[in-house]
Amino acid sequence: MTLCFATNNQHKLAEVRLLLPKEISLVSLKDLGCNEELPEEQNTISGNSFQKAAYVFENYKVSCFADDSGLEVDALGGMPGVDSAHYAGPQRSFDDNMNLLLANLKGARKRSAQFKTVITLITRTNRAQFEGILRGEIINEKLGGSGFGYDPIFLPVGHSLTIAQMTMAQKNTISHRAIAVRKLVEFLTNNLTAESGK
Ligand code: ITT
Repeated sequence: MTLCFATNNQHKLAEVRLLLPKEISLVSLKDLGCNEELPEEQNTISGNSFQKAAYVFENYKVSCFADDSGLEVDALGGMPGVDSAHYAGPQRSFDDNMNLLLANLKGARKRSAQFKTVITLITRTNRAQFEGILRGEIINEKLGGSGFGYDPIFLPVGHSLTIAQMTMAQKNTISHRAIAVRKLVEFLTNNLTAESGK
């Protein structure tokens, strides 16, 4: 089946491409001729995930899925959470966001956090959400040059490398996004016959 991944984030697109079986052919927003920003006006990650998928389904009439993700820091009551992309301001700078988070956690001993992804799938016959969570902690400095967003300051539980020190393939064995994508793939595999040709 053909599915559009409703994202303007090229890092997410690259990660997810590696996780999908060949039976699912992925179409990007660019392939659809969609160059606009997707609406994200809700105050929850799952709400924004649904809003992005619904926008593409309604305006482009294609089966699609969207990913909304965020970093939830326990000592900050779950912040930046749904505001992760623009935590330090509308410039949406990964570096500014990490600097602000490190400043807000300065001296904090409790540094536990989690990445959360909610994927929303919308087709003519199905609407479903899939969640993935990765627990870890925020370290005091930025380490590593791969990945994106908050990856350089996030040390997953049970690992000695930040996500930005891992290859994309390594990130895909543990990440919040990969967990949600695997649930999506399992759902699609179980429903593939019903969905094919739509
Ligand atoms: P789309 O809405 O077009 O998919 P986006 O970059 O705006 O792209 P989100 O709203 O889901 O996507 O992202 C929120 C922010 O959370 C993102 O800008 C990063 O700073 C952070 N983030 C999301 N996934 C991440 C990951 O796997 N690793 C590190 N940071 C991540």
